Amino acid sequence: MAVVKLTYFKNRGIAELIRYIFAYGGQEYEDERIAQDDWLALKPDTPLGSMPYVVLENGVVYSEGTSIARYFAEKFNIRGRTAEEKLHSDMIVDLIRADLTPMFIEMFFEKNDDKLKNLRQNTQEKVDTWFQMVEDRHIKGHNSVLESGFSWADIALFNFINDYCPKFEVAVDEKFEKIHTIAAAVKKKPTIAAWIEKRPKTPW
Ligand SMILES: N[C@@H](CCC(=O)N[C@@H](CS)C(=O)NCC(=O)O)C(=O)O
Repeated sequence: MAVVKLTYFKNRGIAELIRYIFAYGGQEYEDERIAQDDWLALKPDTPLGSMPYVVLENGVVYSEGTSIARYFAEKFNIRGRTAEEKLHSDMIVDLIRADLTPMFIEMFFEKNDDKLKNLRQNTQEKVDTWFQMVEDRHIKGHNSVLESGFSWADIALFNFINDYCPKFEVAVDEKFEKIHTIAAAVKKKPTIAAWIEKRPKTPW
């Protein structure tokens, strides 16, 4: 069987959640990084005309970053113990991936300074509001979103704080102590720390 292959641009972007999960699960994979100039030639042959996409060991190709991350989180038993816990971890991941990430992508492409400033302010307000709710209502474990312990929701929070926010000058207020404690614990996990140390150094 062939090795798993993950394909994305030459940055962390929306593929890094998958790479963190691979690091945690010890997944062997080829980390294929495509230059912007080479993408258009490749695009028509990809499942949905977008990256990231993954080729599994059996050669079948899948797109949608969050779906790929969810599949491997399930495989490595970090989606939650019960159906309700899976719903809970998905809720946090989707808040970041479905609700917040598009705002960061919009900022990425915005060239007008005033519009960018407005986008940043709107994003900051959403982060402040939603993270207050997560902090107050949705952290059920000791240093983890889920009562049963570590999950991909913890990685998604860490990914958001560590990789998205600094690049776009959005802050996650220090008053969200539980969220920051979870992110710090993820960063210290030996497999994740080793990946951060060895991964290609990219602006985001
Ligand atoms: N919902 C998709 C969005 C994928 C997406 O828009 N990817 C961007 C890179 S972040 C892309 O492929 N852009 C190039 C293009 O659309 O041609 C996912 O989460 O995978």
